[in-house]
Amino acid sequence: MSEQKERLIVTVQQHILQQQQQFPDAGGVFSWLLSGITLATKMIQAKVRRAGLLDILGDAGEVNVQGETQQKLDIYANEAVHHCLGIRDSVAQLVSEENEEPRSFDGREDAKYIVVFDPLDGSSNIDVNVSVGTTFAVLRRSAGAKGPEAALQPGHQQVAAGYVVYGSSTILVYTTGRGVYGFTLDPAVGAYVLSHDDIKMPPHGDIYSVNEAYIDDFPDVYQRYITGLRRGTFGRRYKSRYIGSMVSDFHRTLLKGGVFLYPPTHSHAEGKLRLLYEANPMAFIAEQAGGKAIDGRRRVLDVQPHSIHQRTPLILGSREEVETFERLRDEG
Ligand code: AHM
Ligand code: MG
Repeated sequence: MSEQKERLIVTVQQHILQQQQQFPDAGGVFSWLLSGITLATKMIQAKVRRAGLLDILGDAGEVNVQGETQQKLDIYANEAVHHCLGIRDSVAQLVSEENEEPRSFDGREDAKYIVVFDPLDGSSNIDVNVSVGTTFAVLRRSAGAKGPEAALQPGHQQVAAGYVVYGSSTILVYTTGRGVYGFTLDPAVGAYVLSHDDIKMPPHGDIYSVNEAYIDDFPDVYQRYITGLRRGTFGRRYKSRYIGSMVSDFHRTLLKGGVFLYPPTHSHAEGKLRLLYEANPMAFIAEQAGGKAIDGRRRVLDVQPHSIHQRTPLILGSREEVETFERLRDEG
């Protein structure tokens, strides 16, 4: 690598420090908080990379609050995030997919932030070596707010959001509402390095991403939409890609365009994905990159949550593909 290129390297820490200038009251607090998230994801990726070697794959024999079997790595990932963020004084509350109740830090009256996260999304994929990820969002805590209600904020109030894909490389993507930036972990130095500057989602793509095996269970408008994409009814022929790991499916959609969706089904009338720590962070990033995110009826970021683990249908992707769905829906 040339000397000139070496000089251009920007780490995620440097980037966060620049971004935090938009939080005049935050001092170094915000960057210290986000550094907890990046540290946790480095710990998780190290474990994911060595998973087969350490023989830690397989069920832990416990069932999480969603009624799904936890994998051992889920537990490790959850503990890593709790450990790295729990010691930050600016954190008032942590809300994890893996815990029924939020973990509140009483006594931290001045703590400004709440972090909601899914420590290891798509974890049923790990024992077949398919990419998994971590999703997170940072919310501002209103003065004195306590209990689960404190986290029940619509997504447009997110202060920052992001995800990490543990794929062929480890990539962290985040936004604080001023564009979307991607950082690739350089394993040689252990630092996330800016690799995707000011990401913009293509206005349209040629890929749709959905678990099509459930199509007979989807409401009529979703069936017509997917069939139309497949047949070229909307002016373009589409390819299909579905990893079954939302973070990975979204990451591809962000970079290549197209649409990712998880519609309501007979068994999951509200879809499968969780609003607070799965749909909202992706929706924030999608919008910041010029894309769109709806729950079938309205903008995801406008939904007022009523419980921390609530689910939502999700249609997420390039502006044109999401608007095609909206047109179809409005035509009836
Ligand atoms: P998880 O949070 O229990 O890992 O479940 C969420 C995952 C998403 O990553 C993915 O989009 C979806 O479940 C796949 O579900 P399905 O197998 O029903 O298509
Ligand atoms: Mg999940």
